[in-house]
Amino acid sequence: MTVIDQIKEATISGLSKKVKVLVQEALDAGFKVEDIIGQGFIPAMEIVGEGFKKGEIFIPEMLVAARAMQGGMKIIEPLFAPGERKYIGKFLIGSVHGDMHDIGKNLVGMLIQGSGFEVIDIGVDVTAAQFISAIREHQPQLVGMCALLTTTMREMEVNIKAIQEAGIRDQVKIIIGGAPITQSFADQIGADAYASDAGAAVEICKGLVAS
Ligand code: B12
Repeated sequence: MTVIDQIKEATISGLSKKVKVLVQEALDAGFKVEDIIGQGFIPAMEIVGEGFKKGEIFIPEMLVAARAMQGGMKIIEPLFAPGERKYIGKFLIGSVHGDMHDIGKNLVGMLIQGSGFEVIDIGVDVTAAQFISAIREHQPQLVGMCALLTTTMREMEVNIKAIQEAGIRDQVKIIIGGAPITQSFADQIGADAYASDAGAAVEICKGLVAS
C-alpha cells in the first residue's frame, strides 16, 4: 500500500494523528500535494459520504473522518502559494440569523471541502446583510444556508429576497438544508437546491457548478 493509500484509509478511519504523520511522510518522500488531496482525502471523503448516505456510516464516524482530513489539510495548506490551489468551485456557508446550530453545517462544509471545493464558513447567526457582504467579498458560486429551527427557517426567505434586492442573485446558486427544511420549502422560497444530508449536498453542489 502506498503512503497515499494509507492516508486514504487512515482518513476513513478518522485517525487524526496517523493522518498527520502520513501526510508529512508523503511530503518528505516527494509526493505532490495534489496527489495527497486528489488520491487520498477526496476519495476517502467520497467513501465516507457514500456510506453515510446508505446508512452504513453514522454522524460520529463522519465527523472524526472529516476532522482527520482537516488536520491533514492544515499541514498541506501553507504549501500552496495564494491562488495556486485548483478548486472545483467556491462554497460559502452559514447558519441563518437566530440559529446557533452548527454541527450539520460544519459537516456539510467539511464534506464539500473534502470533495474539492474551497469552503468559506461564515459561522452561525448570520444576518442577510452579512451574507450579502460575504458574497461580495468572496465571490462564491454557491451559497449554503443552514437552519435547524422552524422559527429561523423563514430567515432563508428573507436572505434570498435581500440577495435579490442587492442585485447579486444571478451570481450565486443557493442551496439550503437543515432538519426542518424540505424540497417543497426550497421551491417555495426560490432556493436553487435543497439537500437532506451532507453526502447529498456534495453531489448536488458538484452538479450546480457543472451546470
Ligand atoms: C445539538 C442541538 C442543539 C445544540 C447545538 C450545538 C451546535 N453547536 O450545533 C444546542 C444545545 C446549542 C441547541 C440549542 C437549541 N436548540 Co437545539 N438541537 C440540537 C439537536 C439535539 C441536534 C442537532 C444536530 O446537530 N443534529 C446533527 C446534525 C448532523 O444534523 P443536521 O443539523 O440535521 O444536519 C444534517 C442535515 O440537516 C443537512 N444540513 C444541515 N445543514 C445544512 C446546510 C446545507 C446548505 C445543506 C445543503 C444541508 C444541511 O446535512 C447535515 C448532515 O447530514 C436537535 C434535535 C435533533 N435530533 O435534530 C435539537 C433541535 C434542533 N433544537 C431545538 C431547539 C428548540 C433548540 C433551542 C431553542 C432550545 C432552547 N430552548 O434553548 C436552542 C436554540 C439555539 C439557537 N438559537 O439556535 C429543536 C428545534 C425545534 C424546532 N422544530 O424548531 C430540536 C429539533 C430539538 C427538539 N426536538 O425540540 N440545540
